Amino acid sequence: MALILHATKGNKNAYKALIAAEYVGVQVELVPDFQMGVSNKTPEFLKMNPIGKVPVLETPEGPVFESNAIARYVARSNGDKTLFGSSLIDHANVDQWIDFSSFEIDTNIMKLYLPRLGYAPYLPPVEEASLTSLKRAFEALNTHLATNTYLVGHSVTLADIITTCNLYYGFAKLLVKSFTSEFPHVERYFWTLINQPNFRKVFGQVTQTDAMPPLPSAKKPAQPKESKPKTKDEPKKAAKPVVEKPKEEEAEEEAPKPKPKNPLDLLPPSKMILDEWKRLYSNTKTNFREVAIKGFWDMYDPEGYSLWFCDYKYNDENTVSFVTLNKVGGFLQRMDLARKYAFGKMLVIGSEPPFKVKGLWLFRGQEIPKFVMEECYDMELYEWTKVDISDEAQKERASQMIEDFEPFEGEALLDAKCFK
Ligand SMILES: N[C@@H](CCC(=O)N[C@@H](CS)C(=O)NCC(=O)O)C(=O)O
Repeated sequence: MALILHATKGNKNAYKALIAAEYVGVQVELVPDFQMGVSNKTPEFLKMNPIGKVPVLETPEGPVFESNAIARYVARSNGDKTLFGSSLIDHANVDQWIDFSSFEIDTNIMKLYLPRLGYAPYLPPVEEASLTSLKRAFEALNTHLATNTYLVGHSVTLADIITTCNLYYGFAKLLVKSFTSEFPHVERYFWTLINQPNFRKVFGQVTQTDAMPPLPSAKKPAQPKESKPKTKDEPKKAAKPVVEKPKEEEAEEEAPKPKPKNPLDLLPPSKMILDEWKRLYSNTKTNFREVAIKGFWDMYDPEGYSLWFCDYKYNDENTVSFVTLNKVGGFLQRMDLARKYAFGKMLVIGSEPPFKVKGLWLFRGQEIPKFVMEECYDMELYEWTKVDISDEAQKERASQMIEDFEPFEGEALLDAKCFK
């Protein structure tokens, strides 16, 4: 009789058991019409797994949850032990790699992937830390696989099945070739295993992603309103006395309130028209120094605007080029709220990691606008220094940043991004 697996068809955690079943010749069937968010909320399902997560395996002896435990059950269920190696130390090493790929690889891949699906908040320090941990895990795996075809012994074990499933979202959804090519033995291992007939039956054809999914909209996720369940002891609010209001007062209350003006709109007018500068910047294709840079300083109004250098505080963590570029791209997206009042240049500097991120920003007013500091959380990841334009060296540095001058401070530019 087939064992019944509760999960959706594309669940990579369920694949662990399905692949193990192919190797040991056990029948495991996915429950038909499983609907995530519906089927796993039913009282019957919650009896099998009290936290309602999938996969769950129904066995003649009772249910099992947690995908690694399910895969172990399936792998042992016909009495065959080959998926666990042939000695005590093999068994321990199989467990070791199962845990390693679950905690060091899967956890970090999911921390990088879920914010991009909108299932978790995007927090740059979490992304940095997950990426550093993932790189460390890949390095360790790469070293082991430099002299081993499989994780344990000389044939596929459950460690390979689980590790390949844990690497799957990495290769298929998140990690582009420029990341994985630093770990050639991991690449070889993943592609060899995923194309083994027993894996192929479950995964079908897998290809590597050529782009990291973009981060969801620049806007901060709306905070759900807390709806506190009322407790019996909570005193009831006194019923509001009904006072009839004069009609005009009602109308006033109902009319949409005019949006409060941005304080920057109340500043004395400036001779510098930001859009004019942005147009000049965009339309200058040749003689940039003579036309655009000269035009900038001619237009610049030090009373109506201020210039700021910014310096990323955690450059040591910029170890992966595309992640650094994504981070800067995300920052510029989130600055959208300041488009009317700002112009910026962000340079990603260096030809080798760790990359330095530095920028120049022009803001309306003498300070960095308060609403930008409050609403764009990237701001606090940078050190901000006001440009002293009476200092020719600082002025030249600002010009070079606007111009994408290379080499910048002696180094090549990996990229230069403009906010306009
Ligand atoms: N450690 C668990 C993870 C299970 C898990 O996170 N399942 C997700 C789908 S892949 C789920 O059921 N999420 C629904 C929820 O969190 O309510 C395992 O390996 O089985």
